[in-house]
Amino acid sequence: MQFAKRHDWSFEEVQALYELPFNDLLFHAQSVHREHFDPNAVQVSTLLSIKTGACPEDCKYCSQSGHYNTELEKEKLMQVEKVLEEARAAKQNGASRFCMGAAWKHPSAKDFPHVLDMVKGVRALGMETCMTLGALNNEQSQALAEAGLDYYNHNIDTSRDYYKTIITTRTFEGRLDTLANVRDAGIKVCCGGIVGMGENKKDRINFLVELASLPQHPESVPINNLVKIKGTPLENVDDLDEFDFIRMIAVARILMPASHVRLSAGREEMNDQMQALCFFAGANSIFYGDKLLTTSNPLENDDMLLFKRLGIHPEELELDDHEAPHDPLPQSASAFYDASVQ
Ligand code: SAM
Ligand code: DTB
Ligand code: SF4
Repeated sequence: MQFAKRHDWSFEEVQALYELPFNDLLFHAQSVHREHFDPNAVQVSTLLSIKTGACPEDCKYCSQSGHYNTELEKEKLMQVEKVLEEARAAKQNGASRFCMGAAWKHPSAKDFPHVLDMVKGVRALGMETCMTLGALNNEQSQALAEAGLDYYNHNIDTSRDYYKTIITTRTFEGRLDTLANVRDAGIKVCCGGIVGMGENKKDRINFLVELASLPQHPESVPINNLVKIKGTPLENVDDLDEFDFIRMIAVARILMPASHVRLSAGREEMNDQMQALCFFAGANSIFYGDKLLTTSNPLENDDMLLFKRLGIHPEELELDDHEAPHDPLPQSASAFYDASVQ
């Protein structure tokens, strides 16, 4: 089988891939992966919640929605200096990208200038920047691009059909509008979703078809396994079969061959063998650091030990269009890696 980069995958074609015998699917995914990437390099990003909780949206999976009682401590927008401190620490620990997330429907005029300062400050450290702030209009996207934002994360989360079951305070089409604004502004797109939310196989396939049908594939595709949050409507949903999760990674790799596929939330509940299979299926990015936004993630040292056992190294940041850092720090991802796996 030959796989080209395409934007016109049909449901039936993607279903046929999803339902291949597991070994055949993984063989194809790994072959595609090797055509586009170093199979032993994994990109590492660190997340920070810059504004936490009291979100007006009703996403049924989320600890931060104001609609559910999740006992989460709310925090208003962090000070720029505090964010930069966290970014420095993340860089010191070996992360090459710093992702900042806010629990907003969209950024307000009052908060937006601070967000722009965060982008400028993190970029000046020589790191890639990513933000996820909810819906953006054209002007906001342009301003973020001018501040130097590298990536914007905005997930479609699931199939168009199932979206209405999971979120009622916004629409799937609205998500696509923001993605188009971000793209038009020249910012790279990070877009994926969550599995294990009680969706069926048809929804999972349709979700992947939607991602692959975007006018340009997202540069980064996070696949999250639901982290079940007490107090949310999805608290007691059944687990997804682990092989189905791996199939999602493998099919995403085949459909979007040049994109980084991120093994995102849910790694703490996965054992090392499961993560290794996800890397084999084509995942080549992780969230790295002991916290995601509000939930925990594997410890940095455990991740580096797993990398070492698998012969994986952190992907080096290409500083092509990045200026030399104004605030150079002594450690690169590989230096941290070398130091932590002696
Ligand atoms: N508020 C912004 C938004 O929704 O666009 C950005 C932050 S939001 C927390 C970013 C993404 O995190 C969501 O789209 C979802 O895919 C993922 N996410 C949130 N809660 C999760 C959970 N409990 N388990 C897995 N993924 C989750
Ligand atoms: C994404 O797809 N996953 C990240 C990031 N984009 C912003 C967030 C995961 C959140 C997991 C639940 C939490 O920590 O609150
Ligand atoms: Fe708000 Fe984002 Fe959570 Fe939805 S996923 S409730 S928009 S923080």
